[in-house]
Amino acid sequence: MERVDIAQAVTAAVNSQPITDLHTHCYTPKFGASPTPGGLLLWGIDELVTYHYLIAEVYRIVPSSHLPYADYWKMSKQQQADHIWQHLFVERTPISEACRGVLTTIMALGLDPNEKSLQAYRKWFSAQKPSQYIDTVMELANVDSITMTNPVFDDHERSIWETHPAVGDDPRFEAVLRIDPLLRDWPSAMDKLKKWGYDVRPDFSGNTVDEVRRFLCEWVDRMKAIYIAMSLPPDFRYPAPGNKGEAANRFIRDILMPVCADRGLPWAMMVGSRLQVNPDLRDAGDMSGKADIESVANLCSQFPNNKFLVTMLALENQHELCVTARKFGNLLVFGCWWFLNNPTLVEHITRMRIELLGTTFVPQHSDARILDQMIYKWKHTRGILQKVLIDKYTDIAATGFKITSEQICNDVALLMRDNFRNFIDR
Ligand code: HDL
Ligand code: ZN
Repeated sequence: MERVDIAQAVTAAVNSQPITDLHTHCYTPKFGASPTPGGLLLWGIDELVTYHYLIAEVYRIVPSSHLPYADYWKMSKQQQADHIWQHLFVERTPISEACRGVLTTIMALGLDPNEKSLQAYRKWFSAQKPSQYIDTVMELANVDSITMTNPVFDDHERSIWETHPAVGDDPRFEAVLRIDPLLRDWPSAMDKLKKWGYDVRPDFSGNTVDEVRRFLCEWVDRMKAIYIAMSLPPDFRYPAPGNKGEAANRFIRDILMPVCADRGLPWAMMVGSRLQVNPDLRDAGDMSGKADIESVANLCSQFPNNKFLVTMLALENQHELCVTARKFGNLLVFGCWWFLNNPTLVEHITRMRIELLGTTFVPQHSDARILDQMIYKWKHTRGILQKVLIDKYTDIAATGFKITSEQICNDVALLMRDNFRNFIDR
């Protein structure tokens, strides 16, 4: 095959391959949809423009000395969106990746990204209905399945699952049991479980192990969760040192690992998020920190019957994480998370992963918090994947190796859908 054929074959394969989006914060419409208060499915122009990445960016331009955080949070959603639109999109060039994403989305929906106010977009969005709009977004993004994130320790979300047991039932969505407090704040997680009727104690005495296992199993079943997820701080260690670490070690060893192994569920570890370094920014107030890869290696080797889906937030961790995946078949590396989801970094990380892992990883997840974002996150990712794969196939073609378009399609299917599906046995 000539270079031009490789380019064509890769472009066609990457564009036509449906994506299984393994980590988003989007919900089925049964959870309620914005702008209805309490609706968990966020969508539309005001949500897009007030994405927390853009809140952080607007505070680079209009600092809190001019607009105190409390005043921003008191504004209506539309006022917040107008403020961000004015400063990031009208008065400045919307050149950051998060700004560009809004433009890509608007363009893909057939709208003009040059509007000076949000009115025309609001009018267009007011004619959409959430459930049909999900189909539109999935079609434009070419996504075949959206994986939710379902934090069971969130009181609002938990009460929805309890009162509407079928809330997750939508063939377009899968659920994930998210349980951060069990490692981030064990004592208060135990307080909550106790309140919910489980016979647990922070010191693990009595029935604690069985009862926390029962809690996890009940929620895996209720949600029909396809994996169990946690975001973990940079200082997460396994084993955690000293007496202080004993609760975390016991939780992982005696509770989480056996439950995951019994149910055949991976543990998704998203490591390196340092929460609320600026709490006034709310969701925009978290930052990243370097994590410890040896802990991942320890888990993979000590629990060979468990599966680990791992992403790390620090750029500095990416190479070691790839090397670790070469050692352990029960480790599937995924995504360029959050502050890494920028074209330069996605390209760099994806090239490195291919060079070290071939096609045995998942290049990206959208992390869409707002449904519409799936359109741009995947459009941008597809462009990078095409560029990288064209180079990589051209390199092997230069040896005389004859790559076929069928092989290219198979590789692309593995990267964009099947590696994840095979890992969760679907
Ligand atoms: O913990 C997570 O799942 C993160 O993705 C956070 O939700 C974060 O706020 C985010 O949206 N990152 O993209
Ligand atoms: Zn996320």
